[in-house]
Amino acid sequence: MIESIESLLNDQIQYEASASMQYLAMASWADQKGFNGIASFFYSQSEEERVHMTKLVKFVNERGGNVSIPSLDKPKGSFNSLNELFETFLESEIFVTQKINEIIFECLERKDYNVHNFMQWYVNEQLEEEALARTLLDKLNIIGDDKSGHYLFDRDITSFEEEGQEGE
Ligand code: OFO
Repeated sequence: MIESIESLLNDQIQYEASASMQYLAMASWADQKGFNGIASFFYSQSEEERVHMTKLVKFVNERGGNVSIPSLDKPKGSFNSLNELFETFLESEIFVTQKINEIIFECLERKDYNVHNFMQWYVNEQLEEEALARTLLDKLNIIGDDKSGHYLFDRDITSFEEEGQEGE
């Protein structure tokens, strides 16, 4: 495996793992605040990121590369508002998309079409997740500080999720 690409894939393992832990912290925060729908949304996002991480670990190993399982920084665990919670979600997804684009760039530079092909799954996944994060943040911006709006947002988050996916 080309060294620079192996190194970027290892970095990506760390980003996916960090996103998984960040979303777990967000789920736990929402759980404590009584937002059960939002908590369940982030518990499942956290699981998804773990799957993305593991998929990379397996791919690097299958290609005969070296995986180095990283240590992680402590995720942000407290938020002043639901808006801040979902801004953190969107920022995290934008960051991961940038990193995936860097891998794609390197694959094209180094003509590694195998890794390029493998990474297309991540490109599509990021499109969906960014669209979803934007949809949810738009809803929250409309709701503003309205408590009953937050109650309904928490209750209906699963249907917003479907709406976000239809919009792609
Ligand atoms: Fe791993 O899919 Fe988003 O970050």
